[in-house]
Amino acid sequence: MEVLKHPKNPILTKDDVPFKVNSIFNAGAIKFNDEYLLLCRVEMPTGKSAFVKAVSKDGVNFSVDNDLCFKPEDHGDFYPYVKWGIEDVRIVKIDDIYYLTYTGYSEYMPLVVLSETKDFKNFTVKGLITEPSNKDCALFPAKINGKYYKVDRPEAGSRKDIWISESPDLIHWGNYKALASCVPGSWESDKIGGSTPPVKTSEGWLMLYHGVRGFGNSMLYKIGVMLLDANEPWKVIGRTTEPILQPEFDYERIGDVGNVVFTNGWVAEANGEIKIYYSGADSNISLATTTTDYLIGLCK
Ligand code: M1P
Repeated sequence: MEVLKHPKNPILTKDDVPFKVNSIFNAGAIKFNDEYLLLCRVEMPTGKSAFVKAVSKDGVNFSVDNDLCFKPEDHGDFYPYVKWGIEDVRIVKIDDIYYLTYTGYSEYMPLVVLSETKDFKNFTVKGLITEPSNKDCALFPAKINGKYYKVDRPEAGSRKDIWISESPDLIHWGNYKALASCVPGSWESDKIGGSTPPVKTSEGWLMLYHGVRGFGNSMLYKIGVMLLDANEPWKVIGRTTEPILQPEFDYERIGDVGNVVFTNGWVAEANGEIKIYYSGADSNISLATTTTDYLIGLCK
């Protein structure tokens, strides 16, 4: 099965949010209590972003909560680092805890915050796990040889590469390695960033990422896939040469930031199907479906 965009796309727009927002997009995704749960970024009328929960029995028809569940003001001593908004959360479950990694935005520029929850009602902020400028961070959903791993996207001058690092406790990180870089002359020539948290497969860790190419004044965002070694995840086994998702339809081409498809959440089902929750033009939440086997095949 190739990657299929759902006929009901976009499955959520700002008209589905029961309170006033500028936009809803870039959702983290996970199964919780036998339901699909999206932790959606909403840009509030102030221009700052926060998270609202949406749930669904079938993964397609979602209802959005009446209120925000997590916002910059919930960050206590860390508020100065998130006071312009929290954005683009990635969710993983390790043991019985759901960990959230997301961008905190402030005058210090973007950095990565780690928080945890057990119920998606009460959230505990654990701390900052990068310095600025860094974003697009996802944890691996399990320890590998006794260590936690994360990918993120630091900025160094004009370089925007995906890096990987390890930690004994999710707070202290080190052993940094460059994992993947832009490919000159291609759809991913100007920047790349990790998209969805890696998923364990029989062939290694499967992960979506975004690749960006500048055209005139605009940046064209597409989505690719890579496969990382199961035991040494800093080794890329394979990576697509062509994007698996790209902007085609009006809901992907027209919006707050046109010509963008961006994802930070997917759900891998036990039967090998994958639901990719992605956003078009930074202005909605849409769905694409595929299988782990198809994506693995593209990487080999
Ligand atoms: O507008 C597209 C995306 O741009 C940024 O992503 P990145 O820095 O990885 O290129 C983010 O602001 C993201 O929220 C946005 O969807």
